[in-house]
Amino acid sequence: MKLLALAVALATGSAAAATSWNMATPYADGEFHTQNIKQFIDDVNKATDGEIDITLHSGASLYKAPEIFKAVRSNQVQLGELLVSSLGNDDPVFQVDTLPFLATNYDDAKKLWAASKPYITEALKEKGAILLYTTPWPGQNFYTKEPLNSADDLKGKKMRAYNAMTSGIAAQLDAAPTTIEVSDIPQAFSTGQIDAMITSSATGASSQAWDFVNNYTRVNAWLPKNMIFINERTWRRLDEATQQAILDAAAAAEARGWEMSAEKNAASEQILAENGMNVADANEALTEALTEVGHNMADEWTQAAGEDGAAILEAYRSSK
Ligand code: PCA
Repeated sequence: MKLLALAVALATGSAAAATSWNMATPYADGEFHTQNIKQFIDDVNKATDGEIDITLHSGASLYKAPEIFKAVRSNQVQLGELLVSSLGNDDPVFQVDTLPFLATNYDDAKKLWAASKPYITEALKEKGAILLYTTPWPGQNFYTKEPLNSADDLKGKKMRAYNAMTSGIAAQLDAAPTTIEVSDIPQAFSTGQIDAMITSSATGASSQAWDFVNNYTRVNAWLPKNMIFINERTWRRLDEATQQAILDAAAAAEARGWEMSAEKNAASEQILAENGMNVADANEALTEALTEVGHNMADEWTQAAGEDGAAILEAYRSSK
């Protein structure tokens, strides 16, 4: 009996000494991406009988966005969340995720993801991280003080950028880009650092854009994705059953995240309107001018991304 009690105590002891991991995201607690991650963390914990215990550090509280990848790669935190395109300076393949006017709705975004996933998974692995899942933000739309009737209205505007591609778009529109983290948007507007931005309804609502701008113009220029990834060495050390449990939770999170994104888009646009913002579709002239910008940027990108880039675009186009 005593031996059995000891065995039980040891087993309980080992459960108490669960593997503790840390995870960093730039996005706030209330963000739907973050809520999805919390569910993923719970699922992983349950599926591994409490063995894997992940502590989430949200809102850039542990690392700011530009530091998160390095922190995961060096195993200072084991998991991270970032925009796919945030690694675009290291490898252009990551920029496919924010090419303007390539995929402007959820169906197309899914097809673009199917076409680019093998390349992005591989590029991430080369950098020392394993991709677990991705979830899209809603379509990217303009926030301006005055109604946006033509691309010329953006000339000279101080536009917020969040990656190389958004800086490039601003530059092509003769606007002046400034890179601002999502958590700093309200301050950037109130101090006059920016007077316009392109982002989702979700981010506009969570940063209370109506305090600074009155017009939300839908162009759905792209649906950028967040990727959730884990340090490669940490991953390799796991047994197969644990890896599978995490992959199953990740697959569920990905499916859930795409649904949440669409729901969040509808709800957030309603919040923008309720707070007095003028919610409108882009007119034809604006759409045409932006489509041209999109073509230019896709051409530039294809040159930078070489054969892989061409293969992704071909796979995407033939899946449409
Ligand atoms: N929100 C994030 C990325 C895209 C989005 O919709 C941001 O604005 O930084």
